[in-house]
Amino acid sequence: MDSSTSAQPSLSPYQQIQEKVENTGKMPVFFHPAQLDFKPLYEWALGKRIKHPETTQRAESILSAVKKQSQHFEVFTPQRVSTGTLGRTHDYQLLTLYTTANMLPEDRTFYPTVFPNKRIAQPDPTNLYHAGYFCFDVGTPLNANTYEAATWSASCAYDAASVVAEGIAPMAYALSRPPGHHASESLFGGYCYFNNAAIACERLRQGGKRIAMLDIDFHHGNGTQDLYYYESEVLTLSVHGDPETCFPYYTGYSNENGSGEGRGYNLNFPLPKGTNFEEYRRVIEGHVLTDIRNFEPDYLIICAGFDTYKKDPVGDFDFETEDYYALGELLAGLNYPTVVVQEGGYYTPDLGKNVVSLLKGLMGVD
Ligand code: OKP
Ligand code: ZN
Repeated sequence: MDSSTSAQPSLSPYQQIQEKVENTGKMPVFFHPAQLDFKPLYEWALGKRIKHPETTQRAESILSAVKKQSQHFEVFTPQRVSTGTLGRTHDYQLLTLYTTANMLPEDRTFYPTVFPNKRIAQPDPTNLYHAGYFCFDVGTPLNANTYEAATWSASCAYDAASVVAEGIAPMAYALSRPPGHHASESLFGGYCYFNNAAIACERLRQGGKRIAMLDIDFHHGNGTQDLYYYESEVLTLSVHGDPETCFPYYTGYSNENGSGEGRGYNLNFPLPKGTNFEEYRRVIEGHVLTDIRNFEPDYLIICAGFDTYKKDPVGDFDFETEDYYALGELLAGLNYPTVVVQEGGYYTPDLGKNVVSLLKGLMGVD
């Protein structure tokens, strides 16, 4: 046998990451190119057909901003999550439905438009016409690339959680896209298919750890709330536009506090349209930070949306780019190992720099 080809002790993927980030202070970033193969076409806004806001350019904007800061970030391709990992958070019927959509021709997209009375309906997830049973809005289409992109998006979150759980890095960022915080066990919607942050949460929880999940997207994290509503070991908090007039409308009120064992472990902070960072900071400093500290979590997950930005076409808050840095600094003060999972943010020209602003604030670097 040729000794030059004899096996080197090969490094596991996480050891390879460790080699690249330890002692450099760099934050690992996870992204897979297959996330760019999913291109939702349009959705509806007050009867108008609009170009779908959840574009591939979003991920490209973030990726290029992160790559320009190579002294602070190192980009990795995640390992693909198993269906078992997805199944810890989601009903297998939902996975089956997405694989059903894989059979669509490349130029076809299915928009659920029929939503049954669930007391009567017998859903068949191998029948794409039944997608409405598993869906809560009409802006979240399915096509042949949805399952792959959503699976890789979830994989980013899972691997970001793994490197933090294994102590390889104190913080990691999942460049997840499509987003996840509106997806629950068996319902997709709000541009979300798998709840990426919940998949990260389930990884971090291994061994009985306590997790605080803070959602700073403009929209209420209804999927995350729903997944952990009855649980006391995961504290879910969401700061968002008042559901009276903001998507997802039905939830996000401050009196939704969890139920059963989970009573007291879900906190919502609805804020009026036009909220700027001065007003937002009061809620963070006056409530959110103390609530998280009192919970004494082992890990923090930040569901990081940037549709709070002043120029965002979907959200209605008034944040500046620098405000994300300040928010990052405030959350870094909690001093927990942290996984940041990308959610919304639709003003693509500035999305990358807003993300980098938050991450640098968390790292405490200029
Ligand atoms: C996703 B995420 C009415 C508009 C619906 C949906 C917004 C989804 C936001 N058709 N808009 O939280 O950034
Ligand atoms: Zn949002």
